[in-house]
Amino acid sequence: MNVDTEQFQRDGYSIIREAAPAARLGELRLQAEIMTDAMKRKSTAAREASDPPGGRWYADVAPRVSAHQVVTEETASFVDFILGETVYGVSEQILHAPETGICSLEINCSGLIDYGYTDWHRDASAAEQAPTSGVQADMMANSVGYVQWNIALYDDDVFWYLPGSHRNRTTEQQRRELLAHSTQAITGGQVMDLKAGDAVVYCNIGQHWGSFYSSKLRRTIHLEFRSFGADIFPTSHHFNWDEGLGFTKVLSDRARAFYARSAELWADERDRVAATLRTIVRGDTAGFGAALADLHPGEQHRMVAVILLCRIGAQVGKIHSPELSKMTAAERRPLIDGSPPAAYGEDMAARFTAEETAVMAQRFAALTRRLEADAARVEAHYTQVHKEVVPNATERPNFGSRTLRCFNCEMPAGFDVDEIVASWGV
Ligand SMILES: O=C(O)CCC(=O)C(=O)O
Ligand SMILES: [Fe+2]
Repeated sequence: MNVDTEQFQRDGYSIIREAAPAARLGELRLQAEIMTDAMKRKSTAAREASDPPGGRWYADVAPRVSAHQVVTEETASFVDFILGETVYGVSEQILHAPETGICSLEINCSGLIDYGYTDWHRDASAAEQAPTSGVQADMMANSVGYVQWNIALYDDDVFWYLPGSHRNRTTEQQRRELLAHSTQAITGGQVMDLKAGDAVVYCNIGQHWGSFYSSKLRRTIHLEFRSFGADIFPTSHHFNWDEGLGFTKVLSDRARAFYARSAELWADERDRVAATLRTIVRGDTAGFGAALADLHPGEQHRMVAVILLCRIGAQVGKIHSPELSKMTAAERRPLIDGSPPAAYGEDMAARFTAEETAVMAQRFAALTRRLEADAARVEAHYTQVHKEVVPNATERPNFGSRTLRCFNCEMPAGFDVDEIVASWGV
């Protein structure tokens, strides 16, 4: 199956009709239901006293099945489906990378109640990753890096996308709309009207919206693939499956080999991230240049990779802080989890001493101050705009919220890789 990659680059998404062909749909629905039932049983078994009857699943507005947690021999061919030409094959064409690995494989389900409208967002955060314009420019100049899918097993018109928003700034008009109401249609937003078997593959840094979460039956496969070895260091460092690969025992040989390779790719990338951080600790400017070029081969927009490294370094710093270093990994997890995920930060933190981490923080200090100052300026500006748009508001806008966390979109002007290295004074 050929996908129009130019159209994807332009709009940020493609509709793939009959990604799940009619002949396969019945089996996929059955497997989705078997996995959903298993997930419900897990919810009930894990119920705590403060949880609703049946556990969290039953109160969730948009419960999700993590296929990796519940797949069995009966449902193993569900994984082969997503590794087939209509899903993995299409992803490979879009990512156009030496290798493609998997991040997650879930089923988005309906809850038991009509929850109502959810909020517009980009699956990114300027504070935890990098300012959005930089991420967008990096992606357009180098490589897409990351694709997400919704594959509808029943008709599904829940998901909306703002075409072109993967590469465009959020306009002032759209910002005003989002400040006024984050849970309504915005100018230019389009519903992705999927019939059973259809899919939308999209760049999830584009603006999207889950619109109305209702109790209407929803079983929509939701998954993410990531490139490795392309010109870009993608912004997302998470994968939601067990690196021990125990769950792959039931899978087909091809699927098992694919997960084993994905695990290797992730581990190898973490080693290269750690090696780059080590050059920073050492103040080894030549080594840093070489390690950075290895992590982000594209010469343009390498600064985005540096900011991502700065975020990883910040998380390592939190883990080694006097307060958090006294806790167990499980205790501090809720305090650090985000991008990177807590497990990623723990892995990195174990490779550096508290002293080395302090040096790392110093090396990133000038960049960190600059990023914080830029964010503060943007937030002050849009706090004023918010007052105009919502004159009677009782609360200030929350720039950490899903809708507003990408309002700070500008890369630090005049502050590039050379300025960082110069700030080390070595
Ligand atoms: O429910 C959907 O299709 C969208 C979900 C989503 O965008 C998210 O959880 O980040
Ligand atoms: Fe999202």
